[in-house]
Amino acid sequence: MRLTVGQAVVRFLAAQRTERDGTEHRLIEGWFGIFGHGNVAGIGQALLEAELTEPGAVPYRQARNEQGMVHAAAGFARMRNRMSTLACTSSIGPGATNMVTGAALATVNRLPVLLLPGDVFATRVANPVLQELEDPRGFDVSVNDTLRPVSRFYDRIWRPQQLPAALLGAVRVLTDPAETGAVTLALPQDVQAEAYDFPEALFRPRVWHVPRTPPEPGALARAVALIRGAQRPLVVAGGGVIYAEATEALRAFAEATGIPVAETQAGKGSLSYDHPLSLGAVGATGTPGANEFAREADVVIGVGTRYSDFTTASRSAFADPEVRFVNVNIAAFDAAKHAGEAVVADARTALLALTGELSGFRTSTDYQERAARAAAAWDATVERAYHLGNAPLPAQSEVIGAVNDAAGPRDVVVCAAGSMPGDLHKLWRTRDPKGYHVEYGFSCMGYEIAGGLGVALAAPDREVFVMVGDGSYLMMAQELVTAVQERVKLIVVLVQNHGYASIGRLSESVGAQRFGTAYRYRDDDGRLGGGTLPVDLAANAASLGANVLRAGTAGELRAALAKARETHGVTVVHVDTDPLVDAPASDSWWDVPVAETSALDSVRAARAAYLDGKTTQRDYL
Ligand SMILES: Cc1ncc(C[n+]2csc(CCOP(=O)(O)OP(=O)(O)O)c2C)c(N)n1
Ligand SMILES: [Mg+2]
Repeated sequence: MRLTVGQAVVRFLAAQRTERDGTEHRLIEGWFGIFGHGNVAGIGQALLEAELTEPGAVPYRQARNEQGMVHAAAGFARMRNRMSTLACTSSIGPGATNMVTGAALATVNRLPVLLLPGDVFATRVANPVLQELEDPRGFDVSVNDTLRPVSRFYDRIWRPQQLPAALLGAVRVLTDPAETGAVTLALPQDVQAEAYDFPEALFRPRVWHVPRTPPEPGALARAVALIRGAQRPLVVAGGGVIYAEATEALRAFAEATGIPVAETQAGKGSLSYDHPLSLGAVGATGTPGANEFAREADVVIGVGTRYSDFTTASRSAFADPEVRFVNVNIAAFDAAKHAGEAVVADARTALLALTGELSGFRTSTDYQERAARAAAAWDATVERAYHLGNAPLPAQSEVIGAVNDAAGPRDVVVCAAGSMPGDLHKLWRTRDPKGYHVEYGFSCMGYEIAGGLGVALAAPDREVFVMVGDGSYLMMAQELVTAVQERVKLIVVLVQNHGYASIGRLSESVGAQRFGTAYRYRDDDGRLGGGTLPVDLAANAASLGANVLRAGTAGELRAALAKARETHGVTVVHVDTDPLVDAPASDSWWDVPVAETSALDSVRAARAAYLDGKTTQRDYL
């Protein structure tokens, strides 16, 4: 079949499907693209031809920034439990490097996104072309090589003959739950437009089966023996529980064994917040109850978790000197962490097997009741935080409470960076496995709105509440325009506190006195300690085409959220908050080094506290 490389890529991707539990999905549900000379005549032309030949079959959407479109693809893929994603085409040069941050985010979070940056001429007859790097060490280096370390599969198509194998290699990684992440096929701009006789078979519909890999019997038996010997076992549920649609299996496991469940950021929603065995968030942004159970646990059963430093409180969370780990994970890399008993398996299949093999095993009634009491006590704390009545400006916890009350059980909250992810981890009441979407693998400022767009595209039947700080908003708000253009329903809660409340707090804790963390004019001493800046982000959002509602109090916020629910399109609810009111404490620690020597008293005091924290840190061997 005589096609250009661009046409072949578009045609091939439209024919790929994924399957799990007998249900098929389109792997690539659509394309995002920003065109330039590096892709306009290749992929761009091919997308036009696809749209004209079969309208709607290969949906194409614009974006405003290449980073934003990759975030949207990642949000989409996460919402679809990695069974579907979006393709992103860019020009060469800055269009391609703009995707690096999005690629890293996807790879860190183990989310499939397919990136197709244009690349410099394969023939090199006109080089250096516009935006070419020109590396004197070798002309086969281009700026696209910056995508290599952040991609789980990377190839450059110098010749059309290379395309079939590259496409198959790319899709294999996209659909492999253990290996998935950003996948990059760099497409030199001349090769994109070059024709070749591709084998017809390349374009046949192809189904990629996502396996329910069972645990190896020996590994299962060792895990069971370890758990049977435990007095104080604790489940740490990560994102893998949700991606594997293992939340029902987890509930059954917990109820059968009486083992309480704590959740990571990506795993929040694994067990409904009001289940008596649900201890909620664990680690540096966890609940005191979950952290108490973590400190005492003799066997930690990690399911689908990477054990990030937030989850382990920088390896201080699990304090029993003899603590052992059972790690259920589809990725051997994660299953082996903390010298754990590695159960390399699909989370659902493994949980079902463990539940069966553990029949008769139950933790003590006393232990279960303690968990239920801790959960209930925390819920009372949340209720107070939701209704603090702080004046004149509401506390952030009141904003979270208002949004939680406005959200229905299936609705989704989206966030990524700043002080909100930690507060949401502790305070958000999650009732649905897909209701909590906080990107905390890369914690990337700017993911919020773009990622929220992807979530809304993936789940048009759910209300999506994006929570974004003023700092993150200023970094990347531009995909509001894409949401307006696509008539997507999106509610963005823009929390204005004039700077980086999160880093301000962190700065204080390391003795750095909130240096450089507030958005302020220069004062008479030339320091950034003057008045707040005259920015009006609500007006900014309105200028991008969003409906805007301004709320001055928690009561006004609740009214605005109710109105936003009834409003079509994109609504930005702007609320000022008091950056100095903290959420209830976690009773935990996070390792952020403090200067070892300083002329400042604040730093010396922080250093002493830091060294105290360090004493609680250990290897799990
Ligand atoms: C792209 C990026 N740059 C820097 C950081 C480090 N960082 C984490 S939170 C934060 C401030 C976020 O400010 P804002 O969105 O206003 O939220 P707030 O802290 O005020 O809640 C910064 C700079 C980051 N996470 N991502
Ligand atoms: Mg802020």
